[in-house]
Amino acid sequence: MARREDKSKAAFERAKQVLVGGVNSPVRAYGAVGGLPPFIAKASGEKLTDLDGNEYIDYVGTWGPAVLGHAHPKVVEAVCRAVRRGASFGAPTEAETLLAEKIAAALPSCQKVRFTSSGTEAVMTAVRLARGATGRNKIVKFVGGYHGHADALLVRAGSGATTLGTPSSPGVPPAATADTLLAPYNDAHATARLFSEYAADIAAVLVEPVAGNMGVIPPAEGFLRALREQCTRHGALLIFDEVMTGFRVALGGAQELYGVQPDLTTLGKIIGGGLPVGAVAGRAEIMDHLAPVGPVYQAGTLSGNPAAMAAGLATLDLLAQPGFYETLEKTSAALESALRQAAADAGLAERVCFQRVGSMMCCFFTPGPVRNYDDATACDLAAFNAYFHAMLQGGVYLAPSQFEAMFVSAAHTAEDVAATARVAQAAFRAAADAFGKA
Ligand code: KE4
Repeated sequence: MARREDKSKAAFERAKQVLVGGVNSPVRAYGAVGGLPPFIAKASGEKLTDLDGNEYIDYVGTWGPAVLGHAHPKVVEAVCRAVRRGASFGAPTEAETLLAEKIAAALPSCQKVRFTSSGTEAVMTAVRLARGATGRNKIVKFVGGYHGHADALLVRAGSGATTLGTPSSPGVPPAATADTLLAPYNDAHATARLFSEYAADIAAVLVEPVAGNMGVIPPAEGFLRALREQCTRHGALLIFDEVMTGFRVALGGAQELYGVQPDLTTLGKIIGGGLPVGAVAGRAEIMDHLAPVGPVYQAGTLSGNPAAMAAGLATLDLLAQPGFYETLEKTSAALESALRQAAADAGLAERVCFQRVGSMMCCFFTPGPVRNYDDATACDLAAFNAYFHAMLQGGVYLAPSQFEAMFVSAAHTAEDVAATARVAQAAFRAAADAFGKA
């Protein structure tokens, strides 16, 4: 029976009258994949329900935060309890200290923390802090890396910028990106060349330690270590943008998983348990350059607000439970195996490439391996789109872009994996028919 869509359709038409594109973040509009974005009515655990009553197994997880699943009772209760005492004071509260202490305990490189209200704000702050602390101007980022939409970083960006074909956005004056240097992801020789040319003026290297915004691309062996050594040698700061990987790939993030310590870390998503939070964190002698201790200005009305802190504290408490990441890994590995089998059954074993780090993964519609942006953008988008829509019709909710990650939560079950695999059988067959038909 075809899914009903009339309520989402009406809602989308109405939204487009007053919200640009009917959405508040571009990728949600389904521009790359076409079709109608379901309007979500509610979510619980790993399930979403749209306005028309269609239920989905959710692998977007609100783009990463829902690592527990949606509406976890302990998170809901903590937020309700906090809001009953007042949603925001614009004054210090103990909850901010408690969440910062949990972050510092999980990430030894993070002696001090500054909370913001989004990942974009966190990365923007980290870049300004690195420039202020070093007295240098240039920032190295990687092609296809996405770090939010601050001007200096909207250069060859991934995620929605790549999805919409605007990796470098209009409205960003050349002066804003004049100090942004680019290198291919996983190419430490390229960054070495940048250091040899600009060493005295590189403030920081900004990297997603697992690239999650051009699909999922793990760091090549030695890549992160090489960046660490180059930054140390040249007096630049290494910034790990762990907005997506923080508390996702391990309790201590990618820096624990790969054993490389950055000078600064940006966080978001999971630490807010679904409420608006970001954070920049690092060694005290760097962080203390921030106002009010140091001169590098940064501020925010809702930074560290009680509701978001309560959601983050409840979430991190649950992540710290023994066996949490082992169970997440088991479910994620089972899902990858089931999807690989479904692709093979559709004759696509040699035409798609699965890449996974913990509970974030991606199926690239290209033979692979996918090591950087150029590899990722070689994907067959007609095949991806056919796969995406067949999965959606079958009740499996994926990110509407080849250049995003798929997230598994603690709420996903073996039954969900089996149900997803059944839908994927048809979805990969649809993709097989669509290859080359862009
Ligand atoms: P926000 O400003 O969206 O909270 O965070 C920006 C950001 C920074 N760094 C990394 C590594 C990120 O992945 C993000 C945001 N991720 C995207 C999903 N790929 C957000 C989804 C969206 O833009 O709607």
